[in-house]
Amino acid sequence: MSKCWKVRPEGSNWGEFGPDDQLGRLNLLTAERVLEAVKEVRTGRTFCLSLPLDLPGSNSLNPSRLPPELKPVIRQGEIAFDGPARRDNPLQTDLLCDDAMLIHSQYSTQWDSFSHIGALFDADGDGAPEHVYYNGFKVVSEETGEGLYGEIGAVNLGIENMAETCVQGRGVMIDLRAHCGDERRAVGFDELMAILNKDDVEVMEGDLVCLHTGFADRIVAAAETPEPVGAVCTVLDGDDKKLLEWISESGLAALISDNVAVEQSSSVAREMTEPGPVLPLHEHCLFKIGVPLGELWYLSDLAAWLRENGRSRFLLTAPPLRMPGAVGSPATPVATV
Ligand code: UVW
Repeated sequence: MSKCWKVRPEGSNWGEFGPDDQLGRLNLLTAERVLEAVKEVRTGRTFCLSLPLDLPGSNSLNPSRLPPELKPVIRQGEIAFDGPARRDNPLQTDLLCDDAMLIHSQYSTQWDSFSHIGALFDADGDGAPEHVYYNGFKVVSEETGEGLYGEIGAVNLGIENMAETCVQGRGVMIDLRAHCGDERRAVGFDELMAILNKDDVEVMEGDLVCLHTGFADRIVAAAETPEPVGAVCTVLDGDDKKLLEWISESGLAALISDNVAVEQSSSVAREMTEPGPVLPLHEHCLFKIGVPLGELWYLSDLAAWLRENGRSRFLLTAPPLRMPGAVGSPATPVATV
């Protein structure tokens, strides 16, 4: 099951949660921290942090991720929708609807597991890079080839590991939109620290950190029009080394945003002069230090409420689906304030 890495990537924490660890920073969601997070519940008001899962509504954000398909199942040869539960007994009064979903796991509000992004890295020190993921794991079994072409999904680091932790803890909102507006630009360490300072936001070990940029509002608005959303609202600057170091040093347990990829997404061409990741923040979080990424969450109503009430913290409950081998998952996260 485990890996046999001899060399770990620079800036990684491989091994620090144990040689077989598949949870990364989610290990920090301890019972004590859940109790601390519960103390943030003062009104009992809840917020749904998911978009409707049929948004963005086309594949314009990512051409290979298609809208969900929902269809009734076939039961006893007929469409099981608003019909009798059993067709062989006219005395039964039950009506039945039963359906099936085909969902691209990263189409809408989602979690990325650690099997989403790996790297070509020489973890065994033999001079040749191999395919490797967080804590040195492989996602394809070397013995059987299982996992290849998605036959059974990732053999390690699947989203089910994350689901089993329940993903509950203290959420902390960083309201980028309130300071940066709707212009597309990358926010780096210095600007992020200035925003934390201005809003008196403290990020502590084990926090589930949410970045409100306003992008999901554009998705909701665009659902009424034929126009794609385009490149708007802020993203984090994945090229800013100080920012990546802060993610490591802060001890945050997960990083979540209402935009496509937290950082500048791969659909926007990056100039590269040497080998390296297209998505450096993904590499840092998912591959090196075991921080799961939440994307396309709906954070606007919660961010507005927190601002009006002079708060930044809340209880966050956000498990992904417990789907063995999946690399990502839709989610319906709940904030309680
Ligand atoms: C890619 O675009 C590769 O992934 P994500 O949805 O995590 O940004």
